[in-house]
Amino acid sequence: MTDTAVAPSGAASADVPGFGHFIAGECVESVSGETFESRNPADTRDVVGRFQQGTAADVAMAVRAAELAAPRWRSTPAPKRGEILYRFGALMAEHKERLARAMTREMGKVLAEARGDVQEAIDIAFLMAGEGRRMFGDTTPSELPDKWAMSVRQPIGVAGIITPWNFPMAIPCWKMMPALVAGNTVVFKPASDTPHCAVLLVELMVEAGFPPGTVNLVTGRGEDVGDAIVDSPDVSVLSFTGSSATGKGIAERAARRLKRLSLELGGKNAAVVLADADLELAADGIVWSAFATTGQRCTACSRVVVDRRVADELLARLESRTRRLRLGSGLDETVDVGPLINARAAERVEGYVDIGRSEGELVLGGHRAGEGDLSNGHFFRPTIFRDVAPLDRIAQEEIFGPLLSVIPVDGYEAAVTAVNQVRYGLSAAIFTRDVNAAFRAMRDFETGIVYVNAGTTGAETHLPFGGWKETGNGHREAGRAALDTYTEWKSIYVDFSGRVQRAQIDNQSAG
Ligand code: UN1
Repeated sequence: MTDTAVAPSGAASADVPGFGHFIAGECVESVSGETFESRNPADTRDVVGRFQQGTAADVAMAVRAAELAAPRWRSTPAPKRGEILYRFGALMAEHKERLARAMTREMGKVLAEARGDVQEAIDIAFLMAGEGRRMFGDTTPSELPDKWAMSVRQPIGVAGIITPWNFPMAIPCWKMMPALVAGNTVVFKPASDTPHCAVLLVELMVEAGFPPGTVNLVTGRGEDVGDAIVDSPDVSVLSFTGSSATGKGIAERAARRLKRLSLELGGKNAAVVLADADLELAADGIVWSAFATTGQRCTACSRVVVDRRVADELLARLESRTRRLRLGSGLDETVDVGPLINARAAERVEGYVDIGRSEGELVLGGHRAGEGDLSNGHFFRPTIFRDVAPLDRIAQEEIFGPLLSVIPVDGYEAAVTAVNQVRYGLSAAIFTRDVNAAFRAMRDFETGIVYVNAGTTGAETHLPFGGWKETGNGHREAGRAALDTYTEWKSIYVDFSGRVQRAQIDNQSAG
């Protein structure tokens, strides 16, 4: 799609490349005739490209293409579908550096993390490629003689994949790889902040051999493209990662048609530090999980729940490490923290700093960074508040930025109460040398992911990923569990007795 990706006319000016939707194997312009720009958040003078402003009519075409491609794709043996996923994973590995650099330019995360994002996409491609040869169901005895019973997974149909900008390659692959290996076809709507990352992925998918119509890309706004995908009667399964507010809206719309829907929503992840913890390790783990990706991970640590007896010692370590973090363009390998994604994000974090001033004590940061090279980007200083109470707003609401609240408590029980006293339940961590306390936390945290002696980020693709409470709706991404979102179970009974056998009636017990 590299050549055809450039829109046939109108969209591109001399030095800004234009990109089309990708529908039925073709690069097409939006029926709206409108385009939008994607800009580098570290330097907004840098325009990455112009992209199609999609409409419901574009979505209808993409859904139709996915429907037409479905019979051939679902009848392709799953191991053969898996081979295409392998090729796609290998192509991403081959192009890893190019993809990572493009990601840093469009989304802002530092290069090391962008490489990690691409690696996570490669990992899930390879994991799901292997599922093409597994996709196991059960075979099991029947309660009746001369009868055979088994369960198999089958594809659902067209999958609508709506993804965020913070992991612009990993998250689309978390969703598309299981959907595709299971035999579904895809309509993919990436976040408006990262359409170029999506185009680059789809280019490589085409090169890997996904047949035309199997994967269709429609760029544009959530209220136009996203809603049209959610409402389409011909899209049978939806997967969305984003805010809880948007997720609830999607759930309501999807419920009208009883669609399968997987939601990955907000988080308010806590790291507990007990009095016996290795404070050096705790400080390293917390700073990494709070300020990497500029705090813009669903899994980011935004609360430190610390035993009051070591709060000052921990805080001193957090403060000195955070002061040393270098802000700047993620393309500069010496930079630790890149920009926020856009101006709205910077305003939101600023708003939470104002709220925080009346709740805790500001220790560090609390404002945008606009000096010198930073003046053209959405930079925000890593920010720490101390003496925050568990029910304060900055300790309760998802901020999605570099703002960390330190909450002192008295002992383990109070720490667990604080960890669980939020609407969300994605990830939590505990730092302790006490094995009993670690096991209690593994049992007591109401989160989908628990870390012992590590920060709250760093999920690997072969384990289920997702959260409790308002973080989701019970589904999981990644791991084998991801297949549950994209398949229907079919239970099959084969009776070779040659007579009518009535289950539950003709199966008298041996005694
Ligand atoms: C996300 O922010 O939605 O565990 C995904 C992590 C990454 C994935 C985060 N592997 O932080």
